[in-house]
Amino acid sequence: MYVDELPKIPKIHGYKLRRGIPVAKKLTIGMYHKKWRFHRDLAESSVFVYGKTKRSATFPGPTIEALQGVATHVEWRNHLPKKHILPWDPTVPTAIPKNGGVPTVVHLHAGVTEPESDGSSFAWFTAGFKETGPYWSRSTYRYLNMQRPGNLWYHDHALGLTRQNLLAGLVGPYVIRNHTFERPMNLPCGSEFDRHLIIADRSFNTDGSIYMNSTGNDPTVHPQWQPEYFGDTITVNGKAWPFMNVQRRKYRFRVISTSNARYFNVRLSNGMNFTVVGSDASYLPKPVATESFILSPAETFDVVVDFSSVGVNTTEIEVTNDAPYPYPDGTPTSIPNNRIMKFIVEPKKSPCPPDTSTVPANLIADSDRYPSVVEAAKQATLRRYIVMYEYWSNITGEVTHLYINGKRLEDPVSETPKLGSTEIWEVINLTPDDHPLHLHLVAFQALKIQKLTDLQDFTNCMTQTNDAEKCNVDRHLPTTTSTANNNTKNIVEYEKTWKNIVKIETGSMTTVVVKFDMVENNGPFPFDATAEPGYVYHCHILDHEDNSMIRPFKLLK
Ligand SMILES: [Cu+2]
Repeated sequence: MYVDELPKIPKIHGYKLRRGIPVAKKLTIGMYHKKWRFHRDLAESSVFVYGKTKRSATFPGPTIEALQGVATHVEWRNHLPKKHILPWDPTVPTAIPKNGGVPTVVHLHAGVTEPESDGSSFAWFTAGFKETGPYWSRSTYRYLNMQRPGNLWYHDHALGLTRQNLLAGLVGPYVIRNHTFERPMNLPCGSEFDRHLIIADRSFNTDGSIYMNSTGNDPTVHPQWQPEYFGDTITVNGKAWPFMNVQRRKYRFRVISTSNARYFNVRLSNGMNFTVVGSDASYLPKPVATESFILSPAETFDVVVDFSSVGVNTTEIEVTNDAPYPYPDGTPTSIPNNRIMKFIVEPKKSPCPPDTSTVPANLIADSDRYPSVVEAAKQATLRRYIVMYEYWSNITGEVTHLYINGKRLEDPVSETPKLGSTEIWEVINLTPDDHPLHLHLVAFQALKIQKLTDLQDFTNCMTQTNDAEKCNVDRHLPTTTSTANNNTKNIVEYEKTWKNIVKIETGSMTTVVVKFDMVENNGPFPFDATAEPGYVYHCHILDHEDNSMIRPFKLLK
């Protein structure tokens, strides 16, 4: 543990300068099969990774640095071989090319992106665009970057192969910056002090290859699929349990989990606080200090850690994880999956150069505040019940699949919000685990979490009718809004912003406010968001998404 240094992820600029003015740029980024060393003492692993060239491709892929208001166009090229490096399963809804090859399609997570460039699971393509899925329409994707500065990431989204393609390495960070908006915050900056931490759990075979189960939990139903992939090795920026040398000063870390299914409860071993300044693609209005934060698959926390307050005798601080898997009631963590990485604090007391960065009391000027979620909820014109189900085999008792609203992905679209509207989504989780809910295109925010009472009765009724109103959902909600008995929970302070992931707790109903417009100014999308092939919303546990906790949504004019 802690023998490899944390790699710096290479950067690619998504804009160019013409006479000093930033203008749109077209990038070509390939997907390559190559070898990657995750640990000094482990043989090289076969990976599928993004890069400008095979030589420069990395796990995770390069950070795309974009500017707000300047478009980035990316031609995503698949150079992958005929056969996948990981097992797959044709019995879950899957892209199956007739002539072999690895289907891929890229989604920019948290991107306000036109439907044609959003990476529909059905818009997949194989090497050289030899075969394409039914919704494929273009080889170059258009990212307008009109949204506020924030943290995004790109990853594969191919039908039924998302869990394998990400596990193989098809992930990478994407940042939108706006110096006018961000400079007044004076947060730690520059490539030394503003770093990405891309967390991914993996298991490895003794020959160095990435381990993925080749047999399902109930192979009579799905020969390979299992409900969750958990790796025992925690990698950060492509190294297992790396270390990072830090000076006694403030650092900004953009922490993104690209794990398939593992939740993390991230802590520092000396009990020091993280100061959370943003989550997913939005800043918080004010920084929030916390000793730990729960990081689900696909979620982002943008934090500042101040090493200047570290005692002189402390030279090493571990980043630890104590989230049971599956979350929240699964196996407790233990060595090695309870360790993430280590900071080695330089003995020298004064940093060089001196640390002039700050964490201001207000991150966003009042005039630039995001709409309040309470006010947004009052504007809502529709309430929908979105229900998460898990199904078991009567014979083996094993989980066979998961659905939203009891429907398959290929069933007709039922969520058709009006462009520019705000809706309340009451998201009900009838499964024993938590699920990170993700909607493409839009940002959303949880208002409250209510524990359901008489859960078994309610679940029985819902499994038969899938109608929350007929099943008297109100009678299964806490009778008091008091948070004293823990049946109604407020949202934790460090998540009170417009999110791209909301963690939906087991046995609960989470009230989520969804704004179908540009969240920062209630303005229209800068493209036709009603165009084909529309969008999807899904659980971001990739093994759930693939089988098949995912549904379409289509915006109407
Ligand atoms: Cu899930």
